[in-house]
Amino acid sequence: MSKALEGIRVVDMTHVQAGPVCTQMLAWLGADVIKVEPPGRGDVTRSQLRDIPDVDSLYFTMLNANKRSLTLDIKSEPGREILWQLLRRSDVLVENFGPGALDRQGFTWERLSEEAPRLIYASIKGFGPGEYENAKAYETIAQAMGGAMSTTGYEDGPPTSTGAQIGDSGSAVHLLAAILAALIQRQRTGRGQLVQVAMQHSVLNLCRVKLRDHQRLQRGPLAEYPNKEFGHSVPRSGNASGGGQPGWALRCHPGGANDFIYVIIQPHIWHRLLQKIGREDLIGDPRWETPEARIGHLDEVFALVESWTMQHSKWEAFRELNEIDVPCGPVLDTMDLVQDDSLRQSGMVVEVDHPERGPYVTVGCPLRLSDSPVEIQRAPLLGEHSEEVLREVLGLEDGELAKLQGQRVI
Ligand code: CAO
Repeated sequence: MSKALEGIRVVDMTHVQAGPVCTQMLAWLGADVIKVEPPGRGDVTRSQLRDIPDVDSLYFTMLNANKRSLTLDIKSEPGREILWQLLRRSDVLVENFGPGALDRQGFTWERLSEEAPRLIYASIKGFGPGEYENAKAYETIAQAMGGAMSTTGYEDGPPTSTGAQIGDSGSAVHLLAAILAALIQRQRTGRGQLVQVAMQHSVLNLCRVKLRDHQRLQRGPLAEYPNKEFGHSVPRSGNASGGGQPGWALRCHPGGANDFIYVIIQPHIWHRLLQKIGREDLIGDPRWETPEARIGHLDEVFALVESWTMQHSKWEAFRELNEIDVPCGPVLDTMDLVQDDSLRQSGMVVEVDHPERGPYVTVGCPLRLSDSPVEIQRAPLLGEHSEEVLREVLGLEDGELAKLQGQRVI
């Protein structure tokens, strides 16, 4: 079956997490993603956080599926010449080096748009134009500067980073959307364009509701927050839902570190919930009856429900609350996730084979297209496709390839 992005060639000059996650999704959607890596060492993550000596790390293999790897030294003249030729024959260039890294090798947007006018040049940086534009960034820096860290955690604890990689993988998803839009626009205009995403901006976009609350706060306390006192900025609010319906993580039996279920209380399920937890006596009680009455003592409301959840495992509670249509979710730890049957069945947790590490588990593709099925393939070894790509795309022959190898350009 054909794939959505069949025929689209992507030169993938990404490293670490933010860029590779974007190009991995392009590859899943059917683009030919050629990962260009420095000869000898490749993407730095190949050797970071290794669990098996001298074997590509899970950090690398889980972010670079379905790609081809071409080693190319872009700090050499022949290497730069090959990259120019490749870019003239490609649709998209994606990179997330530190500010100015590709410019220093001559690959500026101005030159690229002249040499390859149909090329979409997609770039992730830590920051947008302005005071910080030349600063490097990692995940947690973006979380710190995009509003996530100051609003995550408990009010009596320090700012806290979240486990979800909203700075890196969050930027990747934003960039994917922008690249796809630029490809569609190119169909009309015939021109490529410069596409940029800043990690700080992506995190801020994902923290949009916190700026909503910031403005509400200027008009008075935030009633749905568990906090009793407010300053001028939105406080950390523990596990509060952050939405229009209150929620909290409630303890479950037997009381282990992740024996919790997150429960949201919608107004129209309140009576059913009271019946389920054996507190029909509160039906009609004005102190408990309406959302407005409950909002002043949400701690007591959730303690009431928790006295029931503590008698059940998180999975029992999930089943029983779902029976009465209560939105809820058990807190799943990583063991729960890798063993979850439904995630395996839906292809979100998959096992792939690797010539050096053997089978490994990876996270599948969350995008499901009925006409563009995704088959997760292992990440490439360093330079595994160098010859194949240079022959196929640039038409190089044995002698030229041998020369480039001899010069350590590939
Ligand atoms: N051949 C030869 N050299 C290559 C190459 C190739 N194929 N590919 C890359 N390089 C070189 C670049 O030319 C650059 O060299 P110079 O600095 O000498 O010009 C270098 O490798 C990469 O530089 P860098 O600044 O990107 O690398 P770093 O490790 O110092 O910084 C990071 C890493 C992530 C902080 C920085 O890349 C960055 O801020 N990126 C943008 C934001 C981002 O994506 N961050 C997310 C990272 S995931 O947490």
